[in-house]
Amino acid sequence: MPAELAVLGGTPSFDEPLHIGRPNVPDERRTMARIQQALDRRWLTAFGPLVKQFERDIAAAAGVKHCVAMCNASVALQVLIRAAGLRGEVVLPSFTFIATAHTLQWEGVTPVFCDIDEKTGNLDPAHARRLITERTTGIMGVHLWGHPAPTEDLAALADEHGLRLFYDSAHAIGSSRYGRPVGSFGDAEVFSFHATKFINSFEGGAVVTDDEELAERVRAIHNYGRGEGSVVSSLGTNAKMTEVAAAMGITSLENMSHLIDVNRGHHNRYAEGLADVPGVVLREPLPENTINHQYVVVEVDERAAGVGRDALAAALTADNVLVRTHFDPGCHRTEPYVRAPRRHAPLPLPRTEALGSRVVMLPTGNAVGSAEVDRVCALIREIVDHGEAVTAAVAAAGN
Ligand code: T4K
Repeated sequence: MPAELAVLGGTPSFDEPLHIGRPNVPDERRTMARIQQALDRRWLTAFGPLVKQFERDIAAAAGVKHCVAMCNASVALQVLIRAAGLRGEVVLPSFTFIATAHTLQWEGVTPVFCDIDEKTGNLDPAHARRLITERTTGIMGVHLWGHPAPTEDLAALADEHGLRLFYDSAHAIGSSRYGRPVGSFGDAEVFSFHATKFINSFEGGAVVTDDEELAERVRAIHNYGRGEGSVVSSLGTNAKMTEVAAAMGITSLENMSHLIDVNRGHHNRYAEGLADVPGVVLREPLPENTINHQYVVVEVDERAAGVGRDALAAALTADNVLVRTHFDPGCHRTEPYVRAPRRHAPLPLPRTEALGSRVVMLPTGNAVGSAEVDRVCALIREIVDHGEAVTAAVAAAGN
């Protein structure tokens, strides 16, 4: 019955908003016990035992020797860009969260936006190659939605042109490519532990690398430019992680394989629930990639579904499923970059723009249960069944 959908005048299916990005809250008792330890020992920040343990645990998960934990991934990216001495131009995908571009620009490096492979949403190495100039000093790949980027092709490209290769791995801890964990690719990678991330420390980030010299520079810069014995060796900032954040991070990480199982379970349930809904396709990893499933992403083909992505998202929102879209517009179309010299904003980036207009994220993580996944699938089916009426209602409401 069309009237059951809230957008068509029915009562919202969910009484309370169902957010995308509701944090995975780890075992509360263990988290609180660790926070209590920090309070008892009166060691709250500045390389306390919890931060040190978190760094060891993250390095082990990433399969690398060094980890420097920080207050968030944006600052960690800035510190890494500074420590690596990137300058001139860096090639990155436009289809990413704005922080990937901002951190380069903030450090005085020009972000050069590259198109993607629509199948994976990741940087297209062939297009990246065409964007390399004599000013290019690096490539910043992104493992979008936890799907590892084409690391072999990007490594070959970076080697061929003598470029540094880094990854913004904000979405991708726990993912792997051909069995090798994300965190161990390129010269260094950066994780995010923001509350909405799969593994969270309220706010947090980390640089992981096998490069000892780079790790030392990162460590100094994130601590006011001070190295061993607090000797000031470089310009620096304060990017330290607190003990409370590390307490949350450690406990969150202890739970990682269980969280991946929960996410995979939701993913499979969505796959089943949406299998025969025309025009709504769940994005799957490539066979060589194992992913953490922290995002459930569906693509809407308007012609087959009879309803567009925006109308579908508006209808779900009316039913209190507060879905989100990514990254529409791409970074190259955002205010700070759209006015850049044309070479830096090579408009249009057709595949970036096409993918951004088709995708929507659905709720997952340990804040969501199977029954909720089933209801979201039922709502999507209902919306597609009444695509024409939904499209008209959303248009009439001015959404
Ligand atoms: N690189 C990439 C590729 C990234 O995706 C990100 C961040 C970064 C770098 C930078 O990492 P950090 O500096 O943040 O460590 C969110 C997150 O803030 C951001 O971390 C994330 N990526 C980005 C994709 O999304 P917002 O501002 O759009 O969403 P926010 O934080 O308002 O939360 C989204 C939804 O989650 C809310 O509608 C409600 C729910 N929520 C959120 C919080 C914080 C909760 O239910 N509880 C919460 O505590 O950026």
